[in-house]
Amino acid sequence: MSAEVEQPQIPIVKKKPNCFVGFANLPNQVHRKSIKKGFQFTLMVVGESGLGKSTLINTLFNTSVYPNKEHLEAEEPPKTIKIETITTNLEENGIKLKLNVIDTPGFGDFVNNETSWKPILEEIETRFDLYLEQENKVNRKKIVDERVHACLYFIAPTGHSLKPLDIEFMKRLHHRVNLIPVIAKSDLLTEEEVAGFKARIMEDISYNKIQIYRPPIYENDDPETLQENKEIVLRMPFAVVGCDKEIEMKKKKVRGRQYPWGIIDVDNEDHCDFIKLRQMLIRTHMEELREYTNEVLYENYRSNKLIASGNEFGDGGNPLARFEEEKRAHEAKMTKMEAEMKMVFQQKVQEKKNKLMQSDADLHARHKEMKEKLVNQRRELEETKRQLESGARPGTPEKSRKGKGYFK
Ligand SMILES: Nc1nc2c(ncn2[C@@H]2O[C@H](COP(=O)(O)OP(=O)(O)O)[C@@H](O)[C@H]2O)c(=O)[nH]1
Ligand SMILES: [Mg+2]
Repeated sequence: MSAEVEQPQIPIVKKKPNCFVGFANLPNQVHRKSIKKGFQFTLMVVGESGLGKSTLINTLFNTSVYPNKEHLEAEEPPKTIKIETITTNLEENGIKLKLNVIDTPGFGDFVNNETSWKPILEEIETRFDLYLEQENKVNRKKIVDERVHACLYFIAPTGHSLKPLDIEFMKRLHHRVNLIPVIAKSDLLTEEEVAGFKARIMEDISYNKIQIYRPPIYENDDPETLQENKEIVLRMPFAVVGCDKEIEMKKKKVRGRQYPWGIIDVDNEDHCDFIKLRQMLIRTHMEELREYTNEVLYENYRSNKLIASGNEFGDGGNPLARFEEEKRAHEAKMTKMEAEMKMVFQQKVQEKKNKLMQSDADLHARHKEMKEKLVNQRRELEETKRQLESGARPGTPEKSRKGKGYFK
């Protein structure tokens, strides 16, 4: 803040080049690049079963992302909340969109739904973790972005107000995902009922400080965009009708639902808010949703996580303090190693000394032994010599030979 005050005012000069330089073409370059890369969008749908989630997804993208209900009906209802992802590659005027839809069958379908939000929050955070892991890798060329960019939350068309489960879910999730609440099957309510229901839902949302996704207002937006955004906000929460089958109306085929009193055409803005929702989600705000996910929701998650992991070192995530700590640990390790080496050296020297002393003693002993042997031998020899000298007995061969002189 203070830095901003101290900074000198730098005058900004607005100038027009004298001739066409070419940077006016920059948006086209971005356009070409993004077409080449293609687009990716991950949408999550949450709500009790039977509220028309799968039907609405099919209606939104005008394709059967979800197979027809008929052959799914036989399936057992799930005992826990399941997380199912379907990926569809769409193309429109040469623009490719890889659409991931995450369904959460089982949500709100149990006797006790207190922790229904939990596996869904975990799914969103796991996808953040996967992205964070990829960002931290040496090679970041092939980052796959599977983060959830928006969550359509289906409110049952009760006409009263939000249920505790709705409030709990939105409160737990709004910091992690762009929440877009919708009133499901709004064709089951009258126009007045829808209006009153919407008002009460918005009251509940602001009373519980729940943050739902709202299109950002930019100062330099053109009046048309501003008006469009205003209309979007006014329609929230979108009262939708889903239908993936066509019916005949005034000799024209429309996507709608037929009743004894008439037909609801989902593509008619006067009949429901389906078109407004589709416009926001696909035509005008897909990039905004992606950006907000990356720059605000993911960024908050990432920085909180890094600070928390820094705290494991007990230094509040201060890198300098951590470096000092590591240095101290390293020095302590070196000192310990040095002491150990010294000890080993001394031990070896002592062993050698002991060995030398031992062999010295051995030598001494052998020397003594040999000396004693020699002394004994000498004593024996002397004894023999004395015996020989003193024993000049008669009849010794020498004497008799001499005396008789046989060999002379
Ligand atoms: N009246 C009405 N019925 C709908 C609407 N959307 C879906 N349905 C019907 O509700 C049933 C359940 O729809 P489905 O999309 O499978 O609900 P999911 O369980 O939330 O995925 C099907 O029989 C649909 O035809 C709607 O907007 N209005
Ligand atoms: Mg479904």
